[in-house]
Amino acid sequence: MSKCQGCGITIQTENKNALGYTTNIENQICERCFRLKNYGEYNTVSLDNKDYEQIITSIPKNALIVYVADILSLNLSNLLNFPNILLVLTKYDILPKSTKEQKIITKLKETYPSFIDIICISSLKNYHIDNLYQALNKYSNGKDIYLIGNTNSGKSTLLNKLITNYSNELKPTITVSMYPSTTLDKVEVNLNNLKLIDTPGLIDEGNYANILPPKVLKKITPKKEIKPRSCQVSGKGSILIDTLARIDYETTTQNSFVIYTAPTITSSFISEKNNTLKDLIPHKYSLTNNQDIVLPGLGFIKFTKEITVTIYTPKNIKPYQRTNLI
Ligand SMILES: Nc1nc2c(ncn2[C@@H]2O[C@H](COP(=O)(O)OP(=O)(O)OP(=O)(O)O)[C@@H](O)[C@H]2O)c(=O)[nH]1
Ligand SMILES: [Mg+2]
Repeated sequence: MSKCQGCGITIQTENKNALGYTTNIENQICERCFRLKNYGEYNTVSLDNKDYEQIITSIPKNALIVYVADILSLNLSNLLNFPNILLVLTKYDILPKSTKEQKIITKLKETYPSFIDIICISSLKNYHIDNLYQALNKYSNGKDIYLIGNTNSGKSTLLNKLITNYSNELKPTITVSMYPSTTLDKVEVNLNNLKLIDTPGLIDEGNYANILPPKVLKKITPKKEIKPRSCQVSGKGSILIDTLARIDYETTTQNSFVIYTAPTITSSFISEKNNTLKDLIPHKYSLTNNQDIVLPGLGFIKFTKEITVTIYTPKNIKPYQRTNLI
């Protein structure tokens, strides 16, 4: 039985409504990948994290794990317990040019000393792909290399980029998209002397990408460098992030915060007495100095001093706090 070159699922011609369907068993890609690649049409799939866990448990303990994380929604608290993790932070191109890459890496290395290395990349801008390729050759020692991480973090885009840059024979045929769960099963690629395995991503259960229709998702996905919006605040107030989130803050001292979201997302200040979006679900946080609130899939807000915030989001969105990334 052959596998779809786009998403890894087993190809079948029997059931039109099941995954892997194609009209002709000779086809290299399934109908879903064909429609996604050619028309940008997205069919929701019902993968759950059990599929992901099954794949993770099948990874040999000595494999090299390339943990691919979207730099905008970086949450390392759900990392796996593998000895050989090379952390790759993707989509570096969307962070402001003023970002100090080395500072981010140093901070993460201090927090996670067991990672064998940490590299910031951009597959779209071909940034540090050479460094990564060298690292893969250095650390894999002939062992399999698994690309794992949350859905949409850019694993398949990265593998296609490695194929484009370093293979004369292979074509970058893996399907990529801004929608969750594009890759459905393992996709193995023998690239020169490296064996790379792309995997379906872990569904980040609190992420906006899971609840928004494709049109809105397109709007909120940053396509180019983010221009951070900063403001000084004191006392009480509220901010609306489009119609997607409301932030009520209360601070005793003067505080500053910076909003990092796609330029297509508006943010506006309102009085805390205005009740817009207050019917959404509230999440309360007490932040210490230099912490971020991450709105997964949307971006993050950096706070300088301690502050109490209540974030209102749609149901099933799980914001979280972390130390400042930037
Ligand atoms: N700006 C930017 N976008 C990227 C980059 N890499 C990937 N993307 C975008 O991120 C989205 C997800 O990419 P995929 O490669 O499909 O992500 P994935 O991790 O394979 O996702 P699953 O297969 O669902 O697990 C797509 O819209 C890509 O265009 C990058 O370096 N920069
Ligand atoms: Mg993928």
